Amino acid sequence: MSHEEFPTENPAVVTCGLPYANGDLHVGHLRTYVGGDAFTRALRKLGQRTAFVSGSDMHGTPVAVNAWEEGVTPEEFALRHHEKYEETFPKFDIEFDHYGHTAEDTNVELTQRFVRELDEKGYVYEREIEVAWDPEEGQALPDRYVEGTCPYCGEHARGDECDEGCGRHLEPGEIEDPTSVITGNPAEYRTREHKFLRLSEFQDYLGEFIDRMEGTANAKNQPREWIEGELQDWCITRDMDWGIDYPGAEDLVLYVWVDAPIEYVSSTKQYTERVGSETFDWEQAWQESGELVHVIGRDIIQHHTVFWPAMLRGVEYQEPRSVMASGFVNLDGKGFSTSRNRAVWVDDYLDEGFDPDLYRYYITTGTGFQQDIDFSWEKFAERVNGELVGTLGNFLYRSLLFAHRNYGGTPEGEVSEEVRERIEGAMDEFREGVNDYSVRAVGQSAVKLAGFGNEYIQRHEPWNAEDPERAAVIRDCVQLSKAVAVLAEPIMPGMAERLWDQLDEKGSVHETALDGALDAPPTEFDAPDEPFEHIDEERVAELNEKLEAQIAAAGESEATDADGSEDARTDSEALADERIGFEAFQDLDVRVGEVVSAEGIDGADDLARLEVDLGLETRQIVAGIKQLHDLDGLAGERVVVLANIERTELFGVESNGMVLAAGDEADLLTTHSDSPPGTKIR
Ligand code: B3M
Ligand code: ZN
Repeated sequence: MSHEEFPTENPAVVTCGLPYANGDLHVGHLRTYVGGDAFTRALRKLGQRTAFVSGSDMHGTPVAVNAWEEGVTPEEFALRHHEKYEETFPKFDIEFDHYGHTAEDTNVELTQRFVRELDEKGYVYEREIEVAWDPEEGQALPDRYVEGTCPYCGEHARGDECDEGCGRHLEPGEIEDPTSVITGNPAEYRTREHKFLRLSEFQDYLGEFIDRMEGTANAKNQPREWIEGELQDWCITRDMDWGIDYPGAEDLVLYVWVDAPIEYVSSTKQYTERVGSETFDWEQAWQESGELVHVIGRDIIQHHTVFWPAMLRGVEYQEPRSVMASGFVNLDGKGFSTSRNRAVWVDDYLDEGFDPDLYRYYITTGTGFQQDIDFSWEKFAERVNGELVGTLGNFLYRSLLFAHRNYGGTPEGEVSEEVRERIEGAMDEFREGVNDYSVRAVGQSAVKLAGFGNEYIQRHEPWNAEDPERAAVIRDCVQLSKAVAVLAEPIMPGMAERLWDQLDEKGSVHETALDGALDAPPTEFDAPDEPFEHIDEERVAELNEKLEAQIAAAGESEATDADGSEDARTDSEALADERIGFEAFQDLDVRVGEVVSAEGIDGADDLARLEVDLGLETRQIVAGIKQLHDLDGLAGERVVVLANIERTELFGVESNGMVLAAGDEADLLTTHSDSPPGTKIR
């Protein structure tokens, strides 16, 4: 591992969090997989040797409980879902080099090897603990077999995870007032012997590791609280049949979070076994000098920045270079809900005939990777029609049609200085996007270039010009089109491939390096097709009707979801009943502000100190956004400030105003146009 810029000489491994093999996939689930795939493709464009791996997570109670509800064995249940996932990902051009599963021999063997080594090195010990027990069934109730109350925040929680509240991992026995999900009875406790990993031994190491680790700001900031606090040892065994046996203690299986990340390694190993170690050497990547990048959902940051790096360190493997943790996807402002059928299912999206590229574009470029993003058919249509049809498609179609009709392809001559520089600028944005772990910036480099192309055509009006001036402009436009194909490939591989063929380019756009954006395009090509189709209002109305009917048919079920957590993602406080007069509103002095600087406050987990320009003066404001935003990127952002709130002091820092933000994610309010700092909001 190095922290040189990408590309490096080392082999990289990009992994995606393993989906539990326990239910159907909806479009929200695809966010991290599309993100991982796009990031991998972008790395390869820079010339970085990269393996892209994942697999299905077959073990643990998330699978066992759902299989039990369906009355089938966990193995049969998990394999069925695994096969479905394996065939679904490629339909969205999510092309893993290896997609395995955690119950395969490779993973069972490697997991046991890891655990034996950790044990031999003294990192594992045995301790008696109280575990939840169902007296009626006479069985232990690990993890999702119980529900109860989170001891940290008081919210309703599942056995091993506070999924509706603070998001913490819960150790066996920690959950309060547990009830059995099998019988609904209050659980009792039994004393059992379990194995623990001495996490506390890794405390100093983890503190240094997190300072080095790259990725999204949430993944770098959130774990500090855990790492800097007291690190509890981690129970790595469960009383269950379904799972990988603890070597030498066959009545215990390993906790699913032990064997799941090891599948990242197993999957890479299986890739090497297929292609040979000259092409990709899994041992080099994992044990000597790999750039390991984990792409995950933000609910599993702790597992990837605390438990997993400790395990890797214990067996002397490489540490993760970076963790990219995505925000959640909502549907029409509320969480997806599997049990209420409130979801756009992946199969339904494809059956509607939508190109996977449209969703890939929507989900990667709509917000920063760590922010939550909303999906609705309206918003989807709006962005497809505006950005893809209006900007990208329009530019490509009119350029290539003009070129074909007038010149049968690319006019002779060299690309102009201005256009060459603009393409080089887009290539720089692309490279920086990769090094900032921003798939959004990667995607925007292509669309912004097409936007420039439209402006360039308007400015030069080739239809009014005479040759050779006209030829020169069209020559530039064909070059821009080719550059768009190369730059957009990570985000929209299907569109890029069609455009490549359209230009009659040889070879594959997927294997073309970024620099290929500046190579001369072929001299002859056919008339183009429009790359994207407009989605009209009636279609959107139909899609919404279908979605509503689907939700209504599922009824008002109160059941929890397969993965239980989705509905908790939205802030669904009831609207206030009590009305206020306009005068009361006028008492609020709300202003447009511009962030001048932002920095974390030492010792405070959440707080940041901002300098905000309010036009007439610059104020110091303390805001609870430290873990939720990339503070370095905030300068220059417009925000909305309540200027006449009482002064207060937080952590010894005076706060003179309040920055307004929405929801648990502290989504910062901003302005739609360019009202200058100090403008009053009324
Ligand atoms: N199977 C799914 C989740 O909790 C879980 C990920 C494992 S990644 C090693 O999102
Ligand atoms: Zn909690």
